[in-house]
Amino acid sequence: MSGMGGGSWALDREAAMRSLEVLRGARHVLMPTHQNVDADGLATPIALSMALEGFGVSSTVVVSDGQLPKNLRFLPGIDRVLCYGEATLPDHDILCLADCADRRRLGQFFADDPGRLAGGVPIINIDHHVTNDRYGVVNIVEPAAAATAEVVAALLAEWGVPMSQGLAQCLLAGIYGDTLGLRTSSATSRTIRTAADLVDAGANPEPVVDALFRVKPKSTVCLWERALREVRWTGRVIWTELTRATLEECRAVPSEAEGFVNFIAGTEGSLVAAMLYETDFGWRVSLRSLPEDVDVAAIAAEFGGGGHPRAAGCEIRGGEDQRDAFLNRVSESAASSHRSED
Ligand SMILES: [Mn+2]
Repeated sequence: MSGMGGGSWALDREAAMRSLEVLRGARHVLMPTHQNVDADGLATPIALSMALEGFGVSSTVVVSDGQLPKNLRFLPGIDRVLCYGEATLPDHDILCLADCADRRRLGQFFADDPGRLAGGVPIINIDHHVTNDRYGVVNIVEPAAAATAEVVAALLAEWGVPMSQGLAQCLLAGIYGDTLGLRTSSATSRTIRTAADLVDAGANPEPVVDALFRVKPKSTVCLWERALREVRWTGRVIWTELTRATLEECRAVPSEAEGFVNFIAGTEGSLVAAMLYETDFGWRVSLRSLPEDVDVAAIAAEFGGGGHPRAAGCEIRGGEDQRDAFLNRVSESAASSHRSED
């Protein structure tokens, strides 16, 4: 995967123009985000919303689970974002989903009324997850792209949208978020070139890096300290668990722990890193791998989840027995696909 150079994908130009045609025909476009929204998942629909404004199309971005992460408040256009549950949803006749591999991962927006995403309202699907099941009337899904923002940068160029500073800042935030600041193996020379073009268009990397990777509330340090103390091993899986009690004691929210799993993923001797978040039904799990032959998206898919080869997620239903069985299965699966002796 790494060292492939230019990035082996090309925008489907016909789908690109069809998506614009559908969106331009809308009275109002609703853009719900995926749950536990991250920089790519929020900045990319904001950019799409800004671009549609230029075509005279009104749209609203909605944080589907009502939880707007503090560290994303720096995004241009954040004032136009609605939090689900805090205001009435505007009437809409088109849905546009960006960075959403699975329609069911749309938080309360989905849970309150799954029929919303059943296809009665046509869906435009723009994404880069390999597990995306192409649920839209138009699907622009490019798994070789490092971020949905990278896909949308190409899409806006195809649409003939001039790259404003606000658009560029959003798209750079999406790319930096998913590539940890151009550091993942998914960041191709094309990704880096797109980021450079966005900087040329007026995007400023420094506030993005500060907001996503440097600035953190004190509660995050409390959470990481606890998570680090609880680190355990199952075979070559390094993992830790965050209970709701810990979250409460630290006055933290789950999204503050997301960076922690990236931190332990590089631990020598590990093949997979896992972060387990306690939920009502068991645990929500974030998985990471560094070795190229350990595909955590495939492992997550065995448990009804999905994601990317190096970063994926799923759920464990049940108690400690189910949790331990899950960790053993991940360990076996990782060890059997890993070739080398290290
Ligand atoms: Mn993404």
